[in-house]
This record gives sequence, structure tokens and C-alpha cells, in this order.
Amino acid sequence: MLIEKFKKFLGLDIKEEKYAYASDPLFGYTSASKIPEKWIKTTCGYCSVGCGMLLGVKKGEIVAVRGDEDAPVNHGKLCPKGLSEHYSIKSPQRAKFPLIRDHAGLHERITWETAYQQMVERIKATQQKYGRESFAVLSTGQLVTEEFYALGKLVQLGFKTNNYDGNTTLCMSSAVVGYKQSFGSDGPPGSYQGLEKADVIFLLGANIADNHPILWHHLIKNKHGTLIVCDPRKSKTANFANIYLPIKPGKDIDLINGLIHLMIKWGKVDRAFIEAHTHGYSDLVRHAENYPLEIVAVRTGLTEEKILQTAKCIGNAQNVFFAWTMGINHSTQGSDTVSLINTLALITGNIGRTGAAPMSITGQCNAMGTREFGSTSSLPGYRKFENDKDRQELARIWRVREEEIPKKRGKNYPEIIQDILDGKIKALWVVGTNPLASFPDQQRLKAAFGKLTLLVVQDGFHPTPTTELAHLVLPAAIWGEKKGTFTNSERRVNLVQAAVNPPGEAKTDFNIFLDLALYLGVREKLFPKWRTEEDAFEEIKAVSSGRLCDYSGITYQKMLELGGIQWPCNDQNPNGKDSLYTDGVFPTEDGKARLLYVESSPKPEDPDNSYRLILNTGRTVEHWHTRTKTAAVPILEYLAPIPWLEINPQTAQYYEIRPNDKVALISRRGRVKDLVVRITETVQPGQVFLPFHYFEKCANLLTIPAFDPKSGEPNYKQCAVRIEKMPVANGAEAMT
Ligand SMILES: Nc1nc2c(c(=O)[nH]1)N[C@H]1C(S)=C(S)[C@@H](COP(=O)(O)OP(=O)(O)OC[C@H]3O[C@@H](n4cnc5c(=O)[nH]c(N)nc54)[C@H](O)[C@@H]3O)O[C@H]1N2
Ligand SMILES: Nc1nc2c(c(=O)[nH]1)N[C@H]1C(S)=C(S)[C@@H](COP(=O)(O)OP(=O)(O)OC[C@H]3O[C@@H](n4cnc5c(=O)[nH]c(N)nc54)[C@H](O)[C@@H]3O)O[C@H]1N2
Ligand code: SF4
Ligand SMILES: [Mo]
Repeated sequence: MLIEKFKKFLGLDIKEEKYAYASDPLFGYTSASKIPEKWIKTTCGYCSVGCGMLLGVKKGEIVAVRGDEDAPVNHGKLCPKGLSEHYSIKSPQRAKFPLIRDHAGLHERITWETAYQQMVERIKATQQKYGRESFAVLSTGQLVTEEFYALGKLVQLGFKTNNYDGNTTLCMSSAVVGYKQSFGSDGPPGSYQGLEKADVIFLLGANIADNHPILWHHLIKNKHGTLIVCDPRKSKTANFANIYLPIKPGKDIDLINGLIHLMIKWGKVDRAFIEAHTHGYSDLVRHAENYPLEIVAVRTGLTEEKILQTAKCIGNAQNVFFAWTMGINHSTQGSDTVSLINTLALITGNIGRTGAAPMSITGQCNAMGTREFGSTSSLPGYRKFENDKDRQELARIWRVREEEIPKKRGKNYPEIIQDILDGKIKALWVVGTNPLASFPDQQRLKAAFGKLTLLVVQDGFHPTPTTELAHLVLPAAIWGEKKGTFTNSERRVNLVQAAVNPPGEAKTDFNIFLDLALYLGVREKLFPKWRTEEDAFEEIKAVSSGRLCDYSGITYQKMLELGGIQWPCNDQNPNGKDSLYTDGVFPTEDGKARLLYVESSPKPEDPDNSYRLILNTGRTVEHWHTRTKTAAVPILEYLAPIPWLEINPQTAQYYEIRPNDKVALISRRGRVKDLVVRITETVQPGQVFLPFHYFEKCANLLTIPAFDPKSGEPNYKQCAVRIEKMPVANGAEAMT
């Protein structure tokens, strides 16, 4: 019955059905008319696991998707989003034509020529009047690396502004800063194989069961390891843990300090490694004295027994795989927490081996590509803006004057928003991100966007909350329609291929950037002889040669054959490398890592009598971020059509709330009405959880605009809220 309902929902021809593709989203059944003429190898366009997949194409359409059995990441498996990704391409909300906003505020179709002319003229006029930095750019972690690389050059050497950042600051920037502080460079040192080999897998603020599902298949292969999960919410991942640590929100620093204390006290540290490869141990020892077990238990809300159990596991293991995601990064102390995890890994000698690494699991399909070559937080090839030698080297390869390359990075994402509010930035180009759903404190953001004299939005979809406000909409091709590379969390560079043409007049971001360079008069200077993405890739290889993120040994053909290659890939490592820092030498000036120590500071907003609850926000397996893609996929939307608010039974009792009641959630910044309640012990008393995917009930109306001062990353995971019960007739009605 349910299956019939799904089929009807998806409009499949039931009579023609035949068991054909085990990985079809419809329980393995598909219509005979959907048998592909050819299969094209590519990489999933959602998360950073980077699964290899095959797109079945028939008559210019993708009719089926299956996991690539040869792909080293997923060995033929895909999660529900990957399996149904091709449905997003057919969304009725795809952006098809360039649009301009007329005087009445309506979007009107224009030609690409007019769009480019308008954009370039208006940006130039703004820059002439208010200075170069009055124009800013916000990009994403979801383009191919070739596009990021082209965009970085175009923005900084073409438009000559370095107020350029991306949604990766909402996501990975604390991991980047944390790595730089500890090791001297960005770059996740471990690999997914580590999940299979480690004796202990310690996940902090990472719900991989929902958000990196295929990583489970690596975990399952690990028959001996202990899984420890630290998360205030008993997530799907926490449910599988051998040791679950229901930490008080935002108290990870105290826990890690406590673990460092115990490692030192018990002598479970690697003295030889510390002496040969690190600085700062004696200071760390003094600092750790302040974190005895009793104090740590009180601060973290964890029992002494659980902390001891965790410490024993770490202390006795040969290989510990520390991994974290947004529960750590989404904090005003994210960068320092990352460094502290690195410190714990370093003193216990857990680095440089398969299964032993402090590993930031990234988020978007190509968050890594922009970190490596996007020119936002570093210059391409993890070069430093401030380093003369790095700039000289780049200028030589690019054949430009050294002075043309900025000496410091420009404003980061939240600083760009602040500058718009302050009237310093007047024109903004948004590429592949949807701030009007994803940035904290939407009221404030809307006030900022209202001040812009020019907003250009380049997106694969329209309308979106952000394109709706745009003066100019540039329609972009999306995954399935473009070529290039994505780098996953384990530094694996994977090939992405086009299977179909974009709709209407939409163009690949790559071609839009090249066209704009032409209109700016810098096409040949910046992109000499480039015709295809592969030409850009060749330049990336040259730029990366000899660097930590060395791509010089990778080719498109080799990726097709090997199914993705982990950098560094060069003469010494022709097929890539599983772990970084295998020799204990780090990319700092003296080759040694820094043992950073950190005190925890108060959260930006604690509950009080008016706002008694802590709001935690995050994800669910069915949806992708602001749902521009997944809302168009019937099976995913059908499984999770509306947002819900998780409340603990004790909290529910206090507010006299029953299952399926509707409530309003209110913070000092905004209010979200008509939220259906899910009463569950997944969240602890005094805490609530709301997924942030639903623009129509936007979690970011509530979140706080508080940012890590080092990385700019928002504190999305804790703010103070209260609940008001909404009048509803009965629970059943509330569900509709
Ligand atoms: N299905 C799906 N998958 C995705 C995405 C998606 O939108 N949908 N997005 C991708 C992206 S860009 C990203 S960045 C990743 C994010 O992947 P995750 O980080 O796994 O996702 P979140 O749900 O944001 O947060 C993870 C966990 O942090 C916990 N947490 C909250 N506060 C704290 C705290 O103080 N301490 C600790 N230790 N934990 C805390 C939350 O309860 C939550 O379970 O997922 C990627 N994968
Ligand atoms: N409250 C709360 N807020 C959060 C988070 C949270 O946990 N809680 N998580 C944060 C994190 S980690 C992240 S990464 C951000 C994500 O936030 P966003 O980046 O805003 O989310 P997406 O929906 O992925 O937006 C991507 C946009 O790019 C478009 N697009 C897709 N493919 C292409 C393409 O190939 N080219 C172009 N030009 N456009 C394309 C999509 O249609 C969409 O509009 O959200 C952040 N916001
Ligand atoms: S785990 Fe991530 S990369 Fe793999 S299929 Fe799912 S969304 Fe795609
Ligand atoms: Mo993210």
C-alpha cells in the first residue's frame, strides 16, 4: 500500500515496472522506460563523504543513479540523498534565464549580454564612487575546485576586491584556524580508513548517521574498536555509541582539558613524540592541573565514571581517531576547541598513522576545494597572504605583478554583513549560497540586504529566499550538468562529470566566471588559453606543486581509473597518501607542532528567567541545508515535509505540552510560529532542537549573531529561547 502510494506520488508507470536497479530510490523498482543508454561516472554533489556514483542517462535525461562499486569511498553504496539526487535537476524551481528587477520590483528576463554589462558597469560605478572594497563576494563550498580557483582570481585580480568569503565560514572556518594554530597549515590529516582501523573512535559534535551516512559503512567494518560519542543530544549516532557522553552544551573544552589532565597524570603521553615534534608541553602541564576530574564532571554535567571510562579508552589505545563536525565548529570558541583536540591527539601520539588522527569531517561536497584553492582564507595552495615568498611564487606562476596579490585576507562573511550594515559595502555578489535562510539572526541580515544598492545572486534555483531579493539573477548549472573536481574530507580529489545540459539558458559557474572576465577585460590575463575546466585543473596542478596539498600527480584520467586520489599526489606518492604528518614534521617554521591550551569562556547567551531553554539547531538525513535541492525530491520531501521541535518529556510537562501540539519558539531576535512538537528523550531537559532546513519556519530567525573572533564562525548550536503554546483544536490537526 505504502509502496503504491510512493509510486503514485512519483508518477511512475506501475505497469511497466521491472526489477532493474538495486539502488533506485523506489525500493529497487523502476520503470522499464527508465533503463539508461549509458552510465556516466561522477561524484555525489551533497556531502563531503564524496561517494562515487554512476548516472544513467537516457535521451538527455538522468533516469537512474547507482553507487560506483569501484569507488574507494563508498564501494557501491549511496545514502537516500545520493540515490535521488537526479530528481533535484528536474525541479520546477530551476533558474533558467538571467533576470533583472524592474522598477516595480518584479523580475524580468534579460539576455546574458545585458546581465554581464549591467553587473560589470554597476560594480565598477560603485567601486569608483565608494572604493574597491565597497564590492564584496560571498561564495560556497559547492562549486567544483576549478570554479573556485577561477572565481578567486577573478575577484581579487579582476574586480580587485578582497572582501571575498563564503558559506564555508559558517561551517569549516574554525577547523581551518584550529589546524593552522596547531600544525601551521590547514589540511585534515586522516582518512576514512582510520574509522576501520582505530581502536577508539571519538566523535565530538558529529552526527554521522544523519549527515555522513556512508561513513557508517567504514565504522561497521571496524570489529574491535570502541565508539565514543560526545553530544548533548542523543543523536542517531549517539544511539550506537559504546560510550555516550551527554555533555552540557558548549562544554567540550572542559571535557578535553579534563582528558588531557588524566593523560598527563597517568603517564599516558608519548614523551618521545612530544619532545621531538612539539612545543609547549610544560605550559600545557601547568594549565591541565586546573582540570581535575571532580571539577570537569561538574562543568560538563558528565559523571566521573564516564569521563574515566573515556580517558582509559584513549590512554590504552594504540590508535585513536578523533573526529568532529559542527557541534565543535559552531561555537564562539570553535577554533580553540579544534586546537585543543589537536593537542590531545598530539600528546597521546595519535597522528600520522591510519586510524590515529585529529580529523575535521567537512560538510559540503567541496568545502575542501575552496579551502585549498579558493583564495578566501588562504591564497591557492595553502599559501599565506602575509608571506612575501608565497605571494612572489604565486605572482610568478600567474605572470602578474606581486603588488596585485593582496597582502592580507579581506573581510570574512560576518564582517562583510557588518560592513553592509555600516554602509561601507554597497554591492554584493552571492554565488551558490542562500544567506536568507542560513545566516544567523535573519532580521539583522535582512536589514543589511535592504541597504545594498546592488545584489547579484548566481544560483541554480529561482525563486529562493535570496534570489527573490536580487537585482540581478544569474542562472547556474548544477551538479549533473558540470565538470570538474570535488575534494572530500579525507583529501580525496574526485572527478565530477556532466551528464546532461542545464535547463533554459543556465550556464556553468565556470563559464559565467570566464565570460565576466571577458567583460572586465581580463580574460586573457587571468585565464590564458583556458577553454575547459581541465585547463584550469592543469594550472591548479602547477600552483599546488611542492605544496602540502600537492595535486601535481593527478589527472582527470587517473581519477577515472582510481576513483579519486588523496593529496599529496606527486612523484613520491604517485597514487596519493592516506595520512599526513607521517614523519612527525609539521608545516611550521621549525617543523614542530604547537600544543595549544585553552580555557573555556561563557557562552554568548545563557538561559535566564525570560528565555529558559537552550536552542540547538542542525540537520536530518533527508534534507540538504536550505532545501533548494531536496524539497524537489519527492521521496525526501515526503519523508520529512515539515519541521519539528524536539522537547524533552520533562520540559513538555512543565509547559503542559502534548505530542503534536503546536508551539511558538521565541528568542530575543525573533519568533517562529506553529512548530509541531516531538516529545523525545533525544534532547535533555531544558534543551530543544530544531532542524534548520525549513525556510518557512526558519531557525535562523532565532539564532544569535555571535561569532568566533578568530574564524568568524557563528555560534549556531546554543542560544536562549522560550516556548509559547499555540491554541490548537487537537493533536491530529496539528500534524496536517
Ligand atoms: N543530511 C544532511 N547531511 C549533511 C548536511 C545536510 O544539510 N543534510 N550538511 C552537510 C554539512 S555542510 C555539514 S557542515 C555537516 C554537518 O554535520 P554535523 O555536524 O553532524 O551536523 P549538525 O546536525 O549540524 O550537528 C552535529 C551535532 O552537534 C551536536 N551539538 C550541539 N551542540 C553541541 C555541543 O555543545 N557539543 C557537542 N559535542 N556537540 C554539540 C548536535 O546535537 C548535533 O547532533 O553535514 C553535512 N551533511
Ligand atoms: N541554524 C543553523 N544555521 C546553519 C547551520 C546550522 O547547523 N544551524 N549550518 C551552517 C552550515 S554548516 C552551512 S554549510 C550553511 C549552508 O547554507 P547555504 O549555503 O545557504 O545552504 P544551501 O542550501 O546549500 O545553499 C546553496 C545554494 O547554492 C545553490 N546551488 C546549488 N548548486 C549550485 C551550483 O552548482 N552553482 C550555483 N551557483 N548555485 C548552486 C542552491 O540552490 C542554494 O541556493 O548553513 C549554515 N547555517
Ligand atoms: S553520504 Fe554524502 S556523498 Fe555519499 S551519497 Fe550520501 S550525501 Fe552523497
Ligand atoms: Mo556546513
